[in-house]
Amino acid sequence: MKSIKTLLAGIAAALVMAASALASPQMVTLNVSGMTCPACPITVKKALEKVSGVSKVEVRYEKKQVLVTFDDAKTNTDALMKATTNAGYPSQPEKAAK
Ligand SMILES: [Cu+2]
Repeated sequence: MKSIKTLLAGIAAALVMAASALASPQMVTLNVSGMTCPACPITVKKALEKVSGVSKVEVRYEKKQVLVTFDDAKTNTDALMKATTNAGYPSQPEKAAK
């Protein structure tokens, strides 16, 4: 059945394209326990935004968390943790639920 083969090949190609599109922007949640007043997130946000490759920083002050979107070709979680630590706010990646 040629038509089914063509359809499957099309689906496979679409999946490969979707996977490669997802490969670049990564998102990590960092726990920043030192954010104890509403001014802290500003410092943390600025420190993260300075890191090359970071495209979005969303602070959840009430949860003491920062959601960072970054390009994994340019930076990584370790570099993000270092950036907050250098600004005075040590952070750890949120543990993935297992
Ligand atoms: Cu503060």
